[in-house]
Amino acid sequence: AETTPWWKNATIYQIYPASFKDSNGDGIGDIPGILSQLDYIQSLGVDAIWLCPMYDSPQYDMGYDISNYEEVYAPYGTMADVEALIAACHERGLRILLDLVINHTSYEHAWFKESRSSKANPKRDWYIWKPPRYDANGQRRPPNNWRSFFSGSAWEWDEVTQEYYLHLFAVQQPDLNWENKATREAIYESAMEFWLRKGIDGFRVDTVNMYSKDPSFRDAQVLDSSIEWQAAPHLFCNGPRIHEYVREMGQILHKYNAMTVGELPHTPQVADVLSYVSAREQQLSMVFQFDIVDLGFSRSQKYDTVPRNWTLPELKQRVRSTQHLMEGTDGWSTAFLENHDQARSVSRWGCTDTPELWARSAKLLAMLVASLSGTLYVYQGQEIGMVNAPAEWPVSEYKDVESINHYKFVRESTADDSVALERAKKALDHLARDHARLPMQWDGTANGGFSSDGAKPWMRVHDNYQLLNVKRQTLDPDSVLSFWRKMLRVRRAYPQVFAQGSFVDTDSEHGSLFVFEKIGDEQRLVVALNFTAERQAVDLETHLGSGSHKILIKNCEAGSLHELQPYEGRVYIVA
Ligand code: TEU
Ligand code: CA
Repeated sequence: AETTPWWKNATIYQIYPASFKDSNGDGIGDIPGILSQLDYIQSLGVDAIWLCPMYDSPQYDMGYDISNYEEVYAPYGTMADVEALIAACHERGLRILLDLVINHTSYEHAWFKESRSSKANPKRDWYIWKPPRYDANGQRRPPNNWRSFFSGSAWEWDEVTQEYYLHLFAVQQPDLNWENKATREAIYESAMEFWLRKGIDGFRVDTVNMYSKDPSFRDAQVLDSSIEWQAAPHLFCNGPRIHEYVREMGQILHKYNAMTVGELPHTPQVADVLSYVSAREQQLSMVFQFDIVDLGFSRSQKYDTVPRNWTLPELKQRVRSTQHLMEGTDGWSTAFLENHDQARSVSRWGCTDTPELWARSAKLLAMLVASLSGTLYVYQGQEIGMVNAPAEWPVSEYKDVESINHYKFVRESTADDSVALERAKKALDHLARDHARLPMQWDGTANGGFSSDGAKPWMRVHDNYQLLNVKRQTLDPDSVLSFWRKMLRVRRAYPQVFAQGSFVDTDSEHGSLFVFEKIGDEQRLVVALNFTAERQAVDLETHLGSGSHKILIKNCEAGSLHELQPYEGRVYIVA
């Protein structure tokens, strides 16, 4: 008989090492800090942890710029600490995934140092080097108009060898040249097998669809003529050789029985997603689709946006398309609302106007995401309803390269125009990656218990830590944390409907209520969620039908089948 792999019904807890728990008072979270909280992590009822990069790195992009795949970033701990963490997880029956960042390395990686040293170096071709173009005035220009994810041109000029190198992300993150077989083999050995041999259970694969670029390196279409550099994802995502590469990786992973969750931005078509996760392809176990978290971003520019620039019908449509990927196919996917690149979900999709609505809407979002099919991911702090950094904080509190570069770009391109800068700050307050990177709030003591008293955390601790923290919520049976624990227990008890059921939306155009069903072989769920701060009329009687039903979880005392309270949510099971 076919056995379900462990990861299908699993919930995976994502840890951002710098911001989880600082064990030695230097203000930076670390591996011993994670080890000290394994009881807590396990108490949530999760099956595995995913650790964001903890490799050696100059930290221009928080460790997504790796200078040595086979060393641990010293402030996080030692190799022995990581080995101890792997062993401690396994002793408890928890699995552990590491982050695999192989589209690019740090510019301080030994490979890049060699590559940039001369055109004749044997590793020259390990990165993507191109000669300049010249404009009508004889001015040197980059090889094309591609924009980097972190603002500006995606090309950097190198004085020594008089060529440009490609960097889709920061200047300090040169893209590897996957066309070169020796490069691929070195990546597989150093970044993958080195860690697989240590017994990890799999990888979260960073930017997995960007290894193969359009070989023409042609200019991207001009979407916004006011900006010099254009978004070009269609020219470097899902390129012509991508499946050859991912299949090659899959063969190695297969030897170790390792699972993978690949990051799949800029891939809205279900057929394209399926080409990575269809079981018979043996490429990736599952992917992170961006349909939901990218809702409201403009095509040319993430921060060209205003708060609450989404509607419930749009959100439902994104949920539906990701859920349908798994129906009637042999593909698998994920359910998530947060990660280290996203603003806090309760600030984005819920309501933080009052403490009551904050708690209720955080629970509502828990019911939404934990009722969806696919492997469930919970990001540290989500389980206590952590919120975005206060808008009153000055822009200098933003530390992320994406935020800093965007603000700088606006400042320089508008000559310090205060209206433009205010708009840029608002966009950051709403969507910056920094919000997810504030220190974890453990208790009401100094630094929220993240770091010892007197230490200076690398990012400022949220002002609300005395009210919003793990310790306080552990003692309160009605807290967001207690709710998440119950939610995960319920999900685990009925995998056929929660993790594997088919998703049926019921009134996709309704602008206030999200009522959907999950159909399993013997049972079905009815999930009713009110996404507004007003009471809403509903007809649950019709949805529940004549079979026997009971409430599995709810965030409000009321029980009318005809009305939902502000941000009320309920999950029924119907036999
Ligand atoms: O992110 C890759 C990615 O696709 C980006 O578009 C990301 O969604 C964007 O930064 C959001 O604004 C991954 C990592 O998760 C991210 O932290 C890294 O900065 C990036 O790769 C480069 O390694
Ligand atoms: Ca530390």
